[in-house]
Amino acid sequence: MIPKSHPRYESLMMREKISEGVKKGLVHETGMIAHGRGEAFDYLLGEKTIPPADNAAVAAAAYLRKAKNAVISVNGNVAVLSARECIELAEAANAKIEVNLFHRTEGRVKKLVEFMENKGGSNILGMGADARIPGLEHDRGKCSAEGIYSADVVLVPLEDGDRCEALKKMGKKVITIDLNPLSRTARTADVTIVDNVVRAIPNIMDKMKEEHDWDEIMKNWDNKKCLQECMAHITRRLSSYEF
Ligand code: PTJ
Repeated sequence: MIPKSHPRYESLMMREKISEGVKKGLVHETGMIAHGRGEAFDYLLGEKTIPPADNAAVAAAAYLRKAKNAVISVNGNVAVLSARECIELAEAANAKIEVNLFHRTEGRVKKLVEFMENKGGSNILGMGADARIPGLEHDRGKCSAEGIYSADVVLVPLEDGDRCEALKKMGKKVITIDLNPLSRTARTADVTIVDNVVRAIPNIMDKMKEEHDWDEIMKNWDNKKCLQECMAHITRRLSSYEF
């Protein structure tokens, strides 16, 4: 039991969720390594939503609002950290949810679909994948024809660069959430939210409720500039750090 008074309560609870997820077969064992890398970047950001990430959340909200067939792709880490929030965002954005895994096994897809349903999700896609993302070898290219395959906008948090690139080649708009602004995914996506998934998903929800000129936001969105601002934020923060 981690006491709520512990100064690093939230961070430790996230670790617990990931570790429990591995024991239950929801999270792939390398998901712990991915989480650790994310934690390190979150430290550099100050464990809060930085202004460029907040702007990216507005851009993500714009793409989701304007989408005809949006899909939120959920993997092991995202499910155990943010299942409810993904379900709420899908409802608000009229988007589908698809369990789509990097380390795919049918057993883990089934467990994750059931996990999402137990959290209140309905019609969770991913089982019996009947389509393929072109250019991706082996099982990680498998997806659902009515989900990711036919989507115009895909939100893929904690993604790998390869798949992000393959989705872009299919002509989709890709939104990602990645604490590492240097990752290939971060550099390939159309909209990159450099933030922790646990903060970013509720933030996109909040932005969707605001009044914006969504077309103008999409037209003016510059993802490279946003990533540069994220790096500048980290650099400023480190160079002025007081011990
Ligand atoms: O469940 P599966 O089989 O689909 O596998 C999922 C993982 C995450 C293991 C797989 O996609 C993977 O190996 O991802 P990578 O290539 O390690 O990339 C994960 C990225 O997410 C890294 O750049 C991390 O910095 C970042 N990250 C980790 N935790 C978080 C995060 N970004 C946002 N929020 C987090 N909580």
